Amino acid sequence: MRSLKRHPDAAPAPVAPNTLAMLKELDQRVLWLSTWLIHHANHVRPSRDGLKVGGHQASCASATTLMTALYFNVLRPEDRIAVKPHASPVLHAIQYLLGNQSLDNLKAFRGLGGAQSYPSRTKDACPVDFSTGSVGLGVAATLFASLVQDYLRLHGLVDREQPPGKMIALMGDAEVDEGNVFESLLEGWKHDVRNLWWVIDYNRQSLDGVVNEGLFAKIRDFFSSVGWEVITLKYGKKLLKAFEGPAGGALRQWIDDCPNQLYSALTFTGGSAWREHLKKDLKGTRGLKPFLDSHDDASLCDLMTNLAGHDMESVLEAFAGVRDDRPHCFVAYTIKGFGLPLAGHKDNHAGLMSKQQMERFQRAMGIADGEEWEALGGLAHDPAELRAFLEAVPYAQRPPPTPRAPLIPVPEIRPPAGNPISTQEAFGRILTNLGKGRSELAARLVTSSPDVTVSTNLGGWVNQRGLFHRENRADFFRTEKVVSALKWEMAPAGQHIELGIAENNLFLLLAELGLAEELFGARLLPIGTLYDPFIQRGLDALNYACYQGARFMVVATPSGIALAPEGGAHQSISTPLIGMAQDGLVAFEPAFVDELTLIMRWAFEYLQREDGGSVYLRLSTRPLAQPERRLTSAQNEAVLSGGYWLREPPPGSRFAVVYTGVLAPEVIEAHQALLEDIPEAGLLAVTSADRLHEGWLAAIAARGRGEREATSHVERLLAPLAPDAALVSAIDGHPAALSWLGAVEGHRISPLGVKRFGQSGSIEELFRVYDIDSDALINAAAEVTYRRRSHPPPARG
Ligand SMILES: Cc1ncc(C[n+]2csc(CCOP(=O)(O)OP(=O)(O)O)c2C)c(N)n1
Ligand SMILES: [Mg+2]
Repeated sequence: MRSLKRHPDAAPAPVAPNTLAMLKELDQRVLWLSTWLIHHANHVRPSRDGLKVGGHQASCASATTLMTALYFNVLRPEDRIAVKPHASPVLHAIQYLLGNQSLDNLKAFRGLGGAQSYPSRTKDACPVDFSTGSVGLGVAATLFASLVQDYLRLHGLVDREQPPGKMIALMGDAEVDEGNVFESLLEGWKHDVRNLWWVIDYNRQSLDGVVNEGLFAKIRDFFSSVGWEVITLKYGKKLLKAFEGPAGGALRQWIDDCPNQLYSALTFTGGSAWREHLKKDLKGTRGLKPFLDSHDDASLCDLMTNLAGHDMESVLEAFAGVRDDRPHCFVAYTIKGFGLPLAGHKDNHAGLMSKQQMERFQRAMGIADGEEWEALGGLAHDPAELRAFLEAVPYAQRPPPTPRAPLIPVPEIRPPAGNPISTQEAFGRILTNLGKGRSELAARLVTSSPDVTVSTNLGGWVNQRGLFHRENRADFFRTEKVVSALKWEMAPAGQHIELGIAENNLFLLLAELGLAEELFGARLLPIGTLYDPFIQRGLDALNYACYQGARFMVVATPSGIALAPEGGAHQSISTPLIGMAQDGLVAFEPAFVDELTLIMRWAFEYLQREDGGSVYLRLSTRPLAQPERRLTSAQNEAVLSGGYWLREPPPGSRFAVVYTGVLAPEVIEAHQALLEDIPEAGLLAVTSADRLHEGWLAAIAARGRGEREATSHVERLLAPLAPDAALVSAIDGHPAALSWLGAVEGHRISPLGVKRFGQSGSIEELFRVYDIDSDALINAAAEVTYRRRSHPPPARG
């Protein structure tokens, strides 16, 4: 049975009439500014390249009342909000009125350095709590943020005396179609999330057209089934009043039965069309004639489109009516393009008002020429009074962001014992050892996994630190003394968040855990584990997490065809390329445990650094014999920079083998064999193709800027090789991850790797079939060493 926490201010006083009047005026100003700034970017600002700049006037107009109410009345300083992507101009107009966004940035909307097309935490100059853009992700992000808030409060990492913030999403109705929204709802139910509001801008239009009839009923059903309170805001005050008249009942029924498409079409067409339909459809209804006669076309249209989502009073009442911390879904009926000539048209998503339409709109809004950017002037209230009002709204009391806290020191981490041992097992042991210790760093670690905790080797850590849940839940296998290697109690102090199988949820949770410091003021160091191929299942959410600037470690294991008997559905191929291409994420693929240990130590700092980021470790279940060695400090550096010579070639050497990860034994064997013919052959271990590549491009760019001495780690590594040396590279993944090495110094290269789907088999069989065993390496060495240019350069002269 869930306990409901009632808010102390359970029965708020209704908004004072003057406040309501100011909110309505501000709503109109927000509508004007958001429409105007899009118009300005498209029709006023000189176009450099003849391209339409774009923007979504109709999507904005649909949301201004909801957002004005939220920002200028509802939001408390501790609340956080995700704004639907296409309402970005509304957000910027609101922040402009609050003094948080500059006029220059509004004028540069969708231009370099200006207000971003879609709200962006990292690219926008004004406060943005959650980036949005890929629909559905920002919505679910608020759910995971509420879970993170609970985690921090229950761990005593933030002040529990302070009220918790509400995590709010102002979302489009089409966002409900995104699967990740449902995935998050179910997970939220399992974790009993609180203080979460989703406000659906229910304009019944998506990008292409009008949404299905009765969507609201489905929304109500599935939200209710996972414990949400669903509140529908359908009719505005004027309509409710009209329903009281003699024809009111019939009118209400007519609206309720009206197909979404027809309602939209009539909204677009206007008063006479409404009249015609009502006359025809409600023929014979008592009181209809006087009702219709009492409205001219304009006022009839105004009445028939008086939906609650555009009615400030109704919106404020609905928000103020929330009595507890249960998750709430508000279905707010709106009209896409409300108040604009675009209103209701099914093609209005990216529609822009013409210059003539804009001129008429400007006159109707009472905006004088030259006053288009005026923030508060020209309204019924005095600008000074409006300014004072805005300065006093609770949202404006939000304290400025604090600088990043000092680095939490990384304790001594030793390579775990075991030989042979896989990188996956070593990772698990490193975490278990951290879990046994008392370090501050370990206290800040939070792990999570989408139902692969055990199979990614997190079990030892979980046994040390327990599972997180807001309520204590016994492990009946333990209480009943059934033998199991794993403790599975849940408690508020637990440090592992177990998720159901939904990789999107993992990355969205990592995103919010990794923003804990920025969103809530307390740093967490999140580690998520999953099988490497399933990164692709959650790829957009991973990209989103990085785009938001979150800091986390993702440990993806098992990987590659070295997962041999498990077969092709579980064997990843292209993930090394994802690791290289994903911004905000540094990828490593160590072969040996001493490398992994170094990388993890470094990563725990990198996650915290001002100039840091997130880290991806591609690990394996294949146990490898560990080299007996003690890496020098120069080698340590090299491991972290992306690669080091296992056998350094003498200057002028004409051949080297390069490899990444788990096929080290095959590579070492082939290298040994090749030494007989090519005694100077080098052997290069690449621990991070990503870092090598990044460094290479940075050096090229620096030299391009005139820094002639700039050089990169990979260039220094390859320096001993002769200009006409040949390379063979090998990775248990797509060969393109290493094939670029041939371009660094213009060396011929034979890149081996996996290009086709894997299948079941033994490692030996699969490495042979996929041409990454030692024989394949030796053959490749022969080919590349004797390779002739297939296209000789044209003869000169
Ligand atoms: C993942 C993703 N797919 C496609 C799009 C392109 N897209 C932008 S808006 C939109 C429909 C939005 O409709 P809705 O959420 O109802 O917003 P509104 O009607 O308020 O504009 C689509 C498909 C996107 N932004 N993200
Ligand atoms: Mg919509």
